[in-house]
Amino acid sequence: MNKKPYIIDFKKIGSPALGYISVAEKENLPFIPQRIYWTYFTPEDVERGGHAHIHLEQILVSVAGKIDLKIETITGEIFEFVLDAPHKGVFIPKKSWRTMKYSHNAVQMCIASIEYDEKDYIRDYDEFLNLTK
Ligand code: T46
Repeated sequence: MNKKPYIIDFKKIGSPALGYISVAEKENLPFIPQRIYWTYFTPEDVERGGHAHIHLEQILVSVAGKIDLKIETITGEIFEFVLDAPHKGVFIPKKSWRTMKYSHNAVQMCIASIEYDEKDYIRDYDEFLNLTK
């Protein structure tokens, strides 16, 4: 069955007086992470992404700033998310085309299900569309 993108609401522990901590752990993750990376200082006129992954599943979190995320799944459904809270993440299923735009102060953390492998990328949109047929 094809999974769909969805919002993950991480625990937000704390108070306005003390500040907060959010936690990603086994009970709120759909996979055991194998890699975590983050992107930052992306100019506001740059669109990143523009690819799909064959096996990789991810959770994106905007730990600072704002991310506009668009996901096209293998079934052709389009999902749009505005990530602007550090306690919220979005699950991206495998074989989904994604694009992201950022506020300049955005820091995007990605929790990844597998190790880095350039061969896992589909960077050609027509090739992605062929998968959906
Ligand atoms: C994604 C979205 C949401 C590495 O060498 N190691 C790594 O672990 C990663 C993630 C990337 N790279 C190299 C590969 C490219 O030469 O860094 C360069 C940029 O990577 P990518 O094209 O994946 O960058 P984005 O910002 O378009 O996409 C990123 C994630 O990398 C990607 O998996 O789905 O955020």
